[in-house]
Amino acid sequence: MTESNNQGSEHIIQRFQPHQIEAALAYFNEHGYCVFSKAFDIALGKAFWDDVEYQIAHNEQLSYSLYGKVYQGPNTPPDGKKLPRIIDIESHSELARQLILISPIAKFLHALYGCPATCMQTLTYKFSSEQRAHSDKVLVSPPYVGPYDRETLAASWLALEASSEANGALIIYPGSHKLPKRSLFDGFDDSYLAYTNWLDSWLQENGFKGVTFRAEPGDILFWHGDFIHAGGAIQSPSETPPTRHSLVCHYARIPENQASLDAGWTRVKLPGGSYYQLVSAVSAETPAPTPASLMQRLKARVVSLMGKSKGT
Ligand SMILES: O=C(O)CCC(=O)C(=O)O
Repeated sequence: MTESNNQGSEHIIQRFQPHQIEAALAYFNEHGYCVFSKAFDIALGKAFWDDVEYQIAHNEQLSYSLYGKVYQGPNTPPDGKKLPRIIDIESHSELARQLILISPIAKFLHALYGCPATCMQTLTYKFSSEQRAHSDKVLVSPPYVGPYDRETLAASWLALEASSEANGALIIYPGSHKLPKRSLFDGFDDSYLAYTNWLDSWLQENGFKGVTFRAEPGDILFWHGDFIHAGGAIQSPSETPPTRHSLVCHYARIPENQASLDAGWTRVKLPGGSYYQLVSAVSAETPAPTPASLMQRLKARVVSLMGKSKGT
C-alpha cells in the first residue's frame, strides 16, 4: 500500500482508533485525509445496505445521479438503478441517519469545526464510480444549502464492504489539499473531461502519485474538501463487476440558525449535528420490515394457537 508522492517518500496510510481524534486531526491537516478503523458496527453497515436495496426496489422518491443528471421515479433510466449513485438516502432511511453523524464522525468533525457539523448531502454507491481524479471543492452545491464556507467542506467515506484493486478501491493523493489548483469552473468551459485531463497533468507536474486505499468494512476515511481522490478502475475480469458498497457524506460548518433555502427541504438536528431532510419523504417513509425477534415470533405463535383452540 505504499507509493511515493510529492511528500518525497513512501506514503504509508496510517490508521487511527475511533478515540484518537486529536492525533487523526493533526494527520488530516498534514495529509488531507485520515482513516479510522472499526469506526462503526459492520452489522449496522449490512442492515443499511439491505435498506438501500429495499428503497431501490420500493421507493420511487429516491434520487439517482447518473451521467451528471438527477432522476427520480419512473423517469429513472435502467442504469440509474443498476449503477446506483443515490444522492438523498438520508431522507429515506433511518439507518442512513444513524450512520451520517455516528459518534466517531460527529467527534472528528466537532474537533475540526469547533462546533457540530452539518451533513449537506450523501452519495450511496454500489460499485466504484471509476470517477477520475478530482477535488470536491466546487462540486458539492446542494441548492437547498445555498452559499456556504467551502473552506470547511469535508467528506466521510464509509466502507460497507472491503475494497481492493479488484472492485476499484479509492485512489488518494496525500498532501494534494495544500496546493492551490484550478477548479472545474476556472476556464474549462464546463468541460469535466478538460478539467480532469488538466488535473492529471497537474498531479504529475507536482509529483503526486496515487495511493490505493484498501478498505476494511467499518473503516471511515475522511478527506479535506480540496483533496484529490478518484474512484479506482474495477480490475476484476469477471463479467459481473464486483460490488464496493459505500456511503459518502459531505459536511460543512454552517451557522446553526441558517435555514434551508428550499421549502421542500428542512434542516433537522441529530445528536451529533444536523442534516437536510426532504420534507415530502418524511410522511412517505416506508421502513423495510424488520424481522421479528424470536420472542415476538413465539408470542405470535402462542396467540395464534390459542385463537385456533377457541375456534376463531
Ligand atoms: O467512491 C467512489 O468511487 C468515488 C467517490 C468520490 O469521488 C466522491 O464522492 O467524491
